[in-house]
Amino acid sequence: MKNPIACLFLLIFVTGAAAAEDAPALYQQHCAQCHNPDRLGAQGPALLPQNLKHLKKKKAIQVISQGRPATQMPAFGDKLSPKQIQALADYIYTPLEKMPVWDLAAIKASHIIHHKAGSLPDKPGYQADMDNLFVVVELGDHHFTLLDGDRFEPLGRFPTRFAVHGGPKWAKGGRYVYFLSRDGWVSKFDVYNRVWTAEIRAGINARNLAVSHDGKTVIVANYLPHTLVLLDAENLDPLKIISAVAEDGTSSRVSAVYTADPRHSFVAALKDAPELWEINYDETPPAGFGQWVHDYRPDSGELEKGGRFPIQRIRLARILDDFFLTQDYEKVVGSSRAGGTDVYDLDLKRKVAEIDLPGMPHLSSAITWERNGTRVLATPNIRKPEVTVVDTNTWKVIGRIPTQGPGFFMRSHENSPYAWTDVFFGPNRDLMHVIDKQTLKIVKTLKPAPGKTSAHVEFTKDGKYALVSIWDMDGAIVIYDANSLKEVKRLPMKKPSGKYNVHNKLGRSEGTSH
Ligand code: DHE
Repeated sequence: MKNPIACLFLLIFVTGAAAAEDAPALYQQHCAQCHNPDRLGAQGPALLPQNLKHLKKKKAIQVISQGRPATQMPAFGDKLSPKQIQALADYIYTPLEKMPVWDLAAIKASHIIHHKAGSLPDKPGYQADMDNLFVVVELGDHHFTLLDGDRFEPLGRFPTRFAVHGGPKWAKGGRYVYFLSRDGWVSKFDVYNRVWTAEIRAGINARNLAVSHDGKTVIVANYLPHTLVLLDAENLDPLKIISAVAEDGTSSRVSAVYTADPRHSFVAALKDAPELWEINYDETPPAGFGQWVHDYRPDSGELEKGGRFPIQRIRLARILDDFFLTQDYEKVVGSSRAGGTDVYDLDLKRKVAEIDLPGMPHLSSAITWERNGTRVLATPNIRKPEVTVVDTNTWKVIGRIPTQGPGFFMRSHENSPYAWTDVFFGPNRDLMHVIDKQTLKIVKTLKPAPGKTSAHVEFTKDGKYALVSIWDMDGAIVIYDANSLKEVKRLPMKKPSGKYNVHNKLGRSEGTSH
């Protein structure tokens, strides 16, 4: 072509048209690594119309361009043209030609038993205080470190499945730990023998798992498919799949599931319907507990009425995206991404209060403690640079502690006068605030690694030391004396996302997540 201007027009035309037509290629280049080549979700969520019901396409375009707060989603506005971003948005709202099935047969086919329950020695093969061990998840290269909490020495480093998310759950007095990857793999680790014993893929895109207080049952909350999957904790054999179908027939993702020990139940919230479920896990459920839901048992593979794991539904004022169980397991404090925080009583099965928390509180990270004769709940906020403190008798806000940026995780310990909270978002993400639990004032702001995100704290079993993560490939666990607030040791780690102390977790410490 001789005319250079015509040539330029043709080039622009071709580039634009190709971008629109090449959405699958763009997806493979920029998105597949985190969201799975088939859009089924991995480290990032599944990108299917079913999973994006609450996200308008306009907002999706904004997310692709600018990234998404509270997630690892980066901004593509400077890498992709508006047409390419539009093409990607159209693509992710296009249904898959064939919906992947992840039924009992698929779950069973994924099952791997490395060491059958009962086949390994019942004594630890090393010397350590088995009640003060930590699991440290290193997201950077998909490993975890088993850490001696007395000596702060690693007892081994083990590869995990890709993108472990949420807290691994300790069970049986610290003998076992259960991990869940975002793409649905449940992995059981034997701490005494330091080996993986069994694995099973319970879903395509999973949220979190919980283990019953007796260590017998594991439950997995899934986004995709819309199920809760119950497993026998011994070898991870499937026990039951519960379809997450609301009373009005809406099929829903499951936000999260937690154990409520004294109630012998799991508590789960649906993400696409205003319902909270309490699932009894006793072998003989209490008479009259719960009601029929759409479910089936592995032996029949068919829809079946009733049986083990009955469900009690509680109708909600609004969908819960994030929630917290009170220390006595009687109430659920839940917030919706659209705004609003409510308190529900699990026995009364209804809403009992509303809390004024407009900053998108991160309730799964909230903690409680005693102050002036009352128990207070403190939560960081994802959209507001503030830790909010609430009286759990009146459900009134009694303190607003300004921080240097919105936070993600908050932790303390019964023996510590301080609560620690990170500054997870914004330019000050390398800061860590230490708050006096009685005066509600920040007593110190630490900067463990200038320029690098510091996040997520966990205490040793006696509360004397606090371990802080440096979220970087060239990261670390920084150990502080929890009283003098002086650094005592630094262990190099690859983006250590979270750490979990056996005593604090199994003792259901008020200062940590359960
Ligand atoms: Fe998490 C726990 C939900 C993004 C790291 N996260 C949890 C839990 C829930 C949750 C419900 C409690 C589960 C449990 O421990 O049993 N997380 C969500 C989201 O909805 C959100 C905002 C979006 C998403 O991508 O799903 C989200 N989370 C992240 C991240 O981007 C983080 C920072 C990095 C990552 O791992 O992907 C992240 N979440 C964590 C960690 C915990 C967690 C480290 C465990 C905290 C604990 O101490 O118990």
